[in-house]
Amino acid sequence: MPLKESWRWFGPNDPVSLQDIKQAGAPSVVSALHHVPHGEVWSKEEIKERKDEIHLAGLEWDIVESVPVHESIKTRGRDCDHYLENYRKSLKNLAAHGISTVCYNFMPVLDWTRTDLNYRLPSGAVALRFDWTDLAVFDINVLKRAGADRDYPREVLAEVPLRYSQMNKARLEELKEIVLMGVPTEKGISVETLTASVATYQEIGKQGLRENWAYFMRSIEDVCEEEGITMTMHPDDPPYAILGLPRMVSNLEDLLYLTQEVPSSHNGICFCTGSLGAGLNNDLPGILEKIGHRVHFAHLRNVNKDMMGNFHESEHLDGDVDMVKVVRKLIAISLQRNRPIPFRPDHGHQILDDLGKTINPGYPAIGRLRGLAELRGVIYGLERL
Ligand code: DNO
Repeated sequence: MPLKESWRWFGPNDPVSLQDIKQAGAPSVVSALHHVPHGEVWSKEEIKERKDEIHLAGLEWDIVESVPVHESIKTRGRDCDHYLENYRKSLKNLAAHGISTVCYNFMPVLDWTRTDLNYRLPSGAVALRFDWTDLAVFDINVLKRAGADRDYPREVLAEVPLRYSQMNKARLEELKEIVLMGVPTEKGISVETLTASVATYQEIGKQGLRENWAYFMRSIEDVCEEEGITMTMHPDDPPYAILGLPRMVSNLEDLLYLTQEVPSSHNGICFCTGSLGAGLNNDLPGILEKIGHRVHFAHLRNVNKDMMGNFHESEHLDGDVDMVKVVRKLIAISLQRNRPIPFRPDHGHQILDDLGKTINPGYPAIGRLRGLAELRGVIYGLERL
């Protein structure tokens, strides 16, 4: 197999079990110690325990997603060096157990952002959706951010009053929870925290965030070199500045900056086709052409977007991203370096028996299984051409 299949597992509390994953046919899982608070050291014992559990099920654990980067590092706050030291220790402990690819992101405060986790498609399947007007309703009416109205195009602002008036209390509460949620198994943040963070990040700005990231990378460089660790940076999702927070991994220009600023090979990219694919001007095969040599992990999923950049997550092969072209390029890169790039089917629709089940948003078993099967078909097909 020219690309290596993997599957995200959120750990023992994931409703999708290791046995289920085994049946999906991927040889390895992507996992993390989600119960360890952000910034704390991942101990060798806990890493071993998780690894043994995965092994016992006949699977491998060779990618971590994610070792979260503490806010103090992203903002270069007071305790930055303490958290950097912890990060270094976690990396060393992971390497001691042979885990050498680490996915992370540098998105301020919030990880990925959506506005609807229950978007019904005509087929009855449920998908995740991002809508600028909903986000503006949250921003203006819930977060009440000063100057928020300057950050949206006129067309979006014009829709806000009506959209707001149509939302009942329950929907507003739900919208708030969705926006403030980060990784499903970890806790969301409060409106107050977000407001304080927006102020902090406004001072930092995009260039400051880039510098803080470079400081982070340089601080872990020796550990990565000694231990053979590759860091893979996840792009911003969605790939735009939102809620007054700066972003730094949204398009080709950002990716070129990152790869050139820290040229060492441990500074790699997690190529997430869904995150980058949501950018109106992002040409994914073109981006791969330029930075493909730095890609060491891929998240494969698709999106359908409109002219304003509102989007919902679509079927893996059927969306705005030309998945066949992307897969073909990833295969070519793997063959060139003589090592298969690991990928996981990212997100999936809630379909069939998963409808009505409690799932981690975006991570139902059956929708992802369908995605994996389709991607596997593409890979097999391309391999035999
Ligand atoms: C969402 C995921 C992200 C990703 C992190 C990586 O489904 O792709 O939460 O894991 O951004 O650090």
